[in-house]
Amino acid sequence: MSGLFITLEGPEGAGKSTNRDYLARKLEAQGLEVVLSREPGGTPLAERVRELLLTPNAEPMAADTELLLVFAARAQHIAQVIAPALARGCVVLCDRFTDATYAYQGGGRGLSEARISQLEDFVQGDLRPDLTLVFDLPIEVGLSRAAARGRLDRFEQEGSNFFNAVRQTYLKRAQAAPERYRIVDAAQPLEQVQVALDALLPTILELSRG
Ligand code: Z5A
Repeated sequence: MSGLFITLEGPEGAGKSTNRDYLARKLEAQGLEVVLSREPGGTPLAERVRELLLTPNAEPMAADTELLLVFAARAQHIAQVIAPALARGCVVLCDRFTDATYAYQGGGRGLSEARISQLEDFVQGDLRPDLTLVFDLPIEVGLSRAAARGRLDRFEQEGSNFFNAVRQTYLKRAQAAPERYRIVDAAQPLEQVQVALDALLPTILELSRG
């Protein structure tokens, strides 16, 4: 595949969507064709799975069910959106991908990394992001931004142990593979975060040239 696959990750309220759109404008201004997407979701069918995952429900969802739904949505998203866009040579900017599975289902729910990795291989083959931006911030800052939006989704109703585990998993993964990850301090004012993104543009442009 000749395109470039960039994922944006981090805890709730970290500014992933806001900065995904900012980055898209910058890359389009350089003449690149950009495809924006998100997970869970990205296609009509995968968005229906997203609803199942995010809507609070009286019946508790088993952790394995959650894991399989996440990967079911991902299989659809890859087949319909990500793989075709990369084959066309586009830059795909995706708000969350499999690092979120390691962080939420692995770190948060306590599922084994080995099981997630098996599903990752099965669903993705050798597809992995070329670059992953981890927007990092103290969990209370992110949660207060998310709470300001109103009703909390099924994940946002978790407690601080869950979110601390999510954050630590992201940081651990980023530190273990610095060639693929960049950690962005997302607690700064938005203008400062975007200065940090501007500094990453040359790297992204170079990656896009292969
Ligand atoms: N999930 C999972 O469990 N396993 C998986 O494999 C995947 C996902 C893929 C949905 O994700 C849920 O799915 C997620 C994990 C789970 N858990 N939850 N909840 P989501 O990405 O849709 O949900 P989210 O993380 O809650 O999105 P978010 O709260 O919209 O966060 P965001 O996209 O990072 O932030 P934002 O919308 O750009 O910004 C939030 C607000 O903060 C907004 O008002 C901004 O204007 C403001 N903001 C942004 N940056 C700043 C700065 N720097 N300063 C001040 N204010 C700011």
